[in-house]
Amino acid sequence: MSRLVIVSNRVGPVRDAARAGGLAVALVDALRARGGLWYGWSGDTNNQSAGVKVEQAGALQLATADLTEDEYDDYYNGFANRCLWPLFHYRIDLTAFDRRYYEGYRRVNAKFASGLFPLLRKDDTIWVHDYHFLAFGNELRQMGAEQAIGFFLHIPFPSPEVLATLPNHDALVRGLFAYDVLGFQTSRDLERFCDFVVREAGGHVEGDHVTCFGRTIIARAFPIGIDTDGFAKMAAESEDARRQHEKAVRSLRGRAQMIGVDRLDYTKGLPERFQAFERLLDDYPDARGELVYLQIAPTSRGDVQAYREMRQELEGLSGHINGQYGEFDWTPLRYINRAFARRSLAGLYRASKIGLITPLRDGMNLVAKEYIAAQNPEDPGVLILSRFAGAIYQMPEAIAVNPYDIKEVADAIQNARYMSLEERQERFQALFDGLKRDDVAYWRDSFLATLEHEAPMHRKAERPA
Ligand code: GDG
Repeated sequence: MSRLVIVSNRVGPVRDAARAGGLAVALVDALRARGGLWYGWSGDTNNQSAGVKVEQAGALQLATADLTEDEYDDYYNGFANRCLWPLFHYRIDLTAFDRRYYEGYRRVNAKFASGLFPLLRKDDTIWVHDYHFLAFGNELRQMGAEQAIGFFLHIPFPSPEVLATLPNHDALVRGLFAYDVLGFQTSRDLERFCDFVVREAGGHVEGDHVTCFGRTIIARAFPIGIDTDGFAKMAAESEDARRQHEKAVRSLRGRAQMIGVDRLDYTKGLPERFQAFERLLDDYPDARGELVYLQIAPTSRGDVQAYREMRQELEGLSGHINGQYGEFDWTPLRYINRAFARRSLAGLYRASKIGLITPLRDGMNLVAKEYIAAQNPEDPGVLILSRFAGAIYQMPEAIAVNPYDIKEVADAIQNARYMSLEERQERFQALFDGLKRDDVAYWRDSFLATLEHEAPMHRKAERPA
């Protein structure tokens, strides 16, 4: 079996299983099983960079490089986080169209590609991840790389009209055709990509073969999953999860808990969610004193202005809700800006009668899946899920809501509060079965099988006789 090379903006964590998310664990498993290399940014900035640092971590190698301050500003904070991230989540209003950022992005993609190139073996399989590295494959190809290279986009692919607002969109899309396989979260994302290729770039699509710029690639939806069994076990059996569960139940004193867990990001629809909770308390007095909404929102990307502004807005809203409705023995909204250990999180999900996951846009949303995996099958909670999260296509038994419609979300919470045990169990079982079938190992293996078995056949067929 060929060696696996994973390329992503951040590498790991590899050793600390309690901190690593399901995705990191799944990738590390594959790297360990077949020997492999994980390559990306070290997380540090350094103006006198020492090039690529390679360390051995058991059976796998970690290779990292630093960014200079300018690269950090233009590539990471700039093009990735202030341009691609908002734009691909349909926030044109927050998108910084700055050509300097794009130049920085191209430079860093080229720099990272030239850092990896000398480390490559002839029959490596290379799997590149996410919007930080759209241009990486093309840079590698220009250096002469002939290996199989696949790319998976973790965030949504926008509609052609939205993408076309980006000054350099044509070059970015052309660059994607350097890959052999393109993976998207949902078939909607795939459709939008194909739409772009056909309408804007004059390409054509046959099944999952997409031809444009003189090259045919495979483009397909591979919805990402979680380690369903592992997460369920952790929630039910780990000591930390149990302790956290007990602590939560004790502090609730007979009240029900509703939970949201999201990186503090404007795509997650937190202000709208807080307003929906306020609307619930306004419209349904029976919820007052009975329901506690716990929102965990660890700070992310704190040096981007839009994130700081949203944080202030949320502090205002939560203060207002608690001031308006709180009682001396009931705080309606518990809003926490720090991260919890993964096991504690599992215990908190399990202690919550409702999971409220209402992003305005989300590639997939793994929290929705973790919430379900953590439930007690005998007495499961109810998931309320945004119709704009990729996860909704695999989780039709959740209560689907439009996150912009504050009243609809408030009504869905009320509906969830009174849902019968029988209906909760039915919905849970259907959701859980789906998550077991399409877990993270299935996602990983189906992507790699396409890249390693289908793409080469296809490349051979393409070669002129
Ligand atoms: C991107 C896409 C796509 C959150 N708070 C804590 C914590 N988390 C963990 C969750 C979950 C992960 O972070 C968040 O994953 P999501 O999928 O919900 O969202 P993004 O971070 O935006 O991820 C997304 C994903 O990539 C994968 O393809 O689904 O659409 O945007 O695992 O549990 N973990 C710990 N403490 C916290 O406080 N330990």
